[in-house]
Amino acid sequence: MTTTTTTTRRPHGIAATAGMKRIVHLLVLFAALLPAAAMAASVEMMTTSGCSCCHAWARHLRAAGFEVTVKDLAMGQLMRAKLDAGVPATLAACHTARIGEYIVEGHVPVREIERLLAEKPDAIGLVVPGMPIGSPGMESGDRRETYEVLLLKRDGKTEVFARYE
Ligand SMILES: [Cu+2]
Repeated sequence: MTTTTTTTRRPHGIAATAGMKRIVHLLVLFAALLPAAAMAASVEMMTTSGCSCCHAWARHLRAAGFEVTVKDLAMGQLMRAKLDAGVPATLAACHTARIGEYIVEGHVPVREIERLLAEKPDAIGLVVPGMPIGSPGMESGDRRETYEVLLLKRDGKTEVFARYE
């Protein structure tokens, strides 16, 4: 009981002010860094016209601060672009995006793209094969399919990068 009363003492005025200054400094630093991060995260999305889930995914990225440009291709050209990018036909989804040196195929959540850009693994990029219901851009009420985000390696092999249930 007595120990509880001694540990709940609040810091006095001067200490609190120093703490506030520190927080303000950190906020200024973050504000300076944010535009640079957003500029680095520009995305080119290749799709076919009329793909509404592709555009819904682009909105998901824009909402997180990514700048997304859209390149409409004929279906045959898009399939060719996927293969040229190193995405096997068996893993193909709808849109194919370029983010820096990486390829992002399908409805990959922003969270995993940010992790990819932070961890910078030696790989082609990330893939969510097919178009699982409940993935970003594939929302359908409360329905959610379990799906995996795959890291596509340069040798064409994949490993599970994240799993969504
Ligand atoms: Cu789609």
